[in-house]
Amino acid sequence: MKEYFKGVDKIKFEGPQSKNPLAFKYYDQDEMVMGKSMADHLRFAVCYWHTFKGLGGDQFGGPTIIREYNSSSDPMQVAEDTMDAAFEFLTKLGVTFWCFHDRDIAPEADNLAETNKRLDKIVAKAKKLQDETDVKLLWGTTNAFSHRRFMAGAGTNPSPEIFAYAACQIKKAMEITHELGGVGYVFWGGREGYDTLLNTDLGRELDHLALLLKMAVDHKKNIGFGGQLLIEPKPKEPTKHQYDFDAGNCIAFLQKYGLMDHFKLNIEANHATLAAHTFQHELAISAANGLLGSVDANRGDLLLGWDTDQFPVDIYDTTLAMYVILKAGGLNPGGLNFDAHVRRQSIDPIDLFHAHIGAMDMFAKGLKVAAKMLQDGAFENEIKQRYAGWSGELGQKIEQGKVGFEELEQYILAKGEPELRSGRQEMLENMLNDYILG
Ligand code: XLS
Ligand code: CA
Ligand code: CA
Repeated sequence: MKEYFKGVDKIKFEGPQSKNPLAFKYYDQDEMVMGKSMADHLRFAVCYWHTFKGLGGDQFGGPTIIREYNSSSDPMQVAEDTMDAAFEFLTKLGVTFWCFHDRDIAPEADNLAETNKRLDKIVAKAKKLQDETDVKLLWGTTNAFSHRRFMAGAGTNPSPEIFAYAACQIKKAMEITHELGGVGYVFWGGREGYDTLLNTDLGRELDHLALLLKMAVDHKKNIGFGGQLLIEPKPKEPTKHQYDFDAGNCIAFLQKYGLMDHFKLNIEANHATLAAHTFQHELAISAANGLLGSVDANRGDLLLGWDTDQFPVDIYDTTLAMYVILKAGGLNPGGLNFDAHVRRQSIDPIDLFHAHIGAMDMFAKGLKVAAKMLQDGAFENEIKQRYAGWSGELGQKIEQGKVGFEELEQYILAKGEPELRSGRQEMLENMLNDYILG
């Protein structure tokens, strides 16, 4: 088979002292952390769209990146070559999972039947490559946002015909995800939102989105797909206001439409920051509601303020993310999918390795730091003490619903001004630094 990433051998762990840019410094897949291997904790995935289909284009200019597997004039040959290149990359990097959109792996044809045939052909190839390697599918999804037919949304489109088209596409994408043994299936509402209320029936669109998701729940049952359905929040881009704004909005939506038992959330770091939240906040809100499913591990640029999808290399972010994930019991089903792309000027195939190696290393280091923080219990003890009053007589009466405004008024009238205690934020931030630098 043709080799696309020539000159790169399997990436190995060499430890923090290594100066080899093509080695892991912290990610040692077999190292045990809190009773589980690093690989099992982190469950890394490579995304097809950015890593293999991304060519560096932006709003101001076309592609800058030329890939050998993208060179044939026959689009199906490109699809096959790209799949070979993807599995070569995954194997050399030592990542177990991949993720894709239907339209990433096979180009659309003139009609749906032909498009689906193309998908079947490529999926058969992907299945064979999965069988020959240790690579598995983390999740599949539908691209119902790039084609012009979806300019006004998919499930929230004003036209029922386009709703129907989106349903067909999701049906097929769920089936191929099932065929490839996917751990999950993601719904990111690409254009499920609006640009102006002057032309939008917001309430009706939300009802329609819920109907589409209910159909997906039914179809999951019909085909016997055991994977986890996931919703991925994002506040804006491409539409001005997306319905799945953030984790809190998604949770309210799932509750309103009775879908809580069928979905979890796929939290993306860059979408959290676009919603003016931290990554850690979005993970924690999901975990607190029992809905932490999977993660799109990337980062934004706070100075640019759009969805830059950069590789995650901030040790504070990775540590605090892993802290929440460990406390929630881990991501399984789910994983850390690098929904990130190299910069427009990073035009060499080797840049894909540098990008993933750095991100994997920072999550590995973040995992180790977070595990130590949890094992020591230092932050947990602080939190416990801060809320200690709730274990006392008054706290217990309130928590058990035994008192109301009348009783609380009597209590305070008798007791007087409550005692205050410091939040100790600066001390805790210093402690976090000690763990990271220690
Ligand atoms: C776009 C989203 C998208 C989803 C999958 O901003 O991150 O890539 O993860 O459709
Ligand atoms: Ca994403
Ligand atoms: Ca993104």
